[in-house]
Amino acid sequence: NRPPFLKIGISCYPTLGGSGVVATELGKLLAERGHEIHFITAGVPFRLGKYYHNIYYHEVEVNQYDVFRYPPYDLTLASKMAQVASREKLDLLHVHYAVPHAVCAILARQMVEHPLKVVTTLHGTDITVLAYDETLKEMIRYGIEQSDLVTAVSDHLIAETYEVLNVSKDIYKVYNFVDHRQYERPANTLFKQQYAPQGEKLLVHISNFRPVKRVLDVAKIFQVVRTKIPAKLIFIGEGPDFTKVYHWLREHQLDPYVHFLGKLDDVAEILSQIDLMLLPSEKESFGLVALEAMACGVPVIASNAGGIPEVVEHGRTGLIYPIGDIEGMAEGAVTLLSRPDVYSRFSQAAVERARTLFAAENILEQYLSLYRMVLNR
Ligand code: GMT
Repeated sequence: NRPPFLKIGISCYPTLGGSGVVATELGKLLAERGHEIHFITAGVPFRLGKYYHNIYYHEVEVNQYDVFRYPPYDLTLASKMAQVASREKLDLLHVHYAVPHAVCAILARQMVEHPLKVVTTLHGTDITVLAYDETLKEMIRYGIEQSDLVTAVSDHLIAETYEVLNVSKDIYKVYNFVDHRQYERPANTLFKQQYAPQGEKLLVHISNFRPVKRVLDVAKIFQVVRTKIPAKLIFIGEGPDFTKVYHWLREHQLDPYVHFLGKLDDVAEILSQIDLMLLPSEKESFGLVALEAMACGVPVIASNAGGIPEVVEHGRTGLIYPIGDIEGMAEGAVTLLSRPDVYSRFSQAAVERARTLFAAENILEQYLSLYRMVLNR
């Protein structure tokens, strides 16, 4: 006879990034339904926003003792998880990423005296990058096998997890989601007026500029598009390949048509004034930014990496090409941008797909039924 409302601890990376967005938005939705949520993170999750009476934030403060050569974030996190779980009698910890968060939660579970379940969501790089590292592989496998329940954000990620780690655990697919209340197209056109005063088409790329995002491909696609259509390119985010792409654009005299907006925590208002998203990634377990774009009626030109084809429906909500096919992606972009009838069909289908298959209410129900399943075991 469990009370109807659950007490849930959530750990994620609180900085900009899809996994932090998903973890935070899920916490907010659960709180709206009356559940008690405890974020246990190294900083306030950036999407938390306003005050909620049933959301608590517990900061993981890593002390710099001389005796430690490296600050022990993982141990401090595990210890904080155990403290919060015991004090608040948490039912479960929902952690995002197998390393370190699942491993910390497993340690915390051993430290507390009441039954505490560990639900782990795999987001991508813990499998697609770290699991190939022999020094981490066993630890990631342990984090997965010892979790009480594991989810992953796409079928592709599940398949890759089984292939790389050979785990025996059932892994449940739960797609990422968008809360349509945040992505409704506002009437505002200020952004468009400022960046496309002559009615140019606006293309956007949003990422952390890591090499897997292939930002140089974005610039090269844009170069071809501009030879056919007046267009501007907006970059949102920052990261290691920023300088490379910046210099390439200058060398090719494209810099007057490109704007770097840096890191932004809320992109819905901008996305709703954008014409096309470019996502030519080499690895992408889901591609939350593509879903955010679709929710704003923005079709996506993307690569066929990882889980992207599960999000972007080729020929209906966007166009998908092999990784590195710059010519193909540019041609697809030009077709969509120069054919208003086709564009409007794609745009409507994008909104519809985002609001059905990836609707927040549906995904929330999926997580809640998995929580109940694991708690009733
Ligand atoms: O894309 C990144 O490098 C950031 C990373 C994160 O931690 O947010 O993104 C991963 O998780 C997102 C949320 O599930 C997915 O939408 C991204 O596709 C995934 N990134 C990669 O697989 C490279």
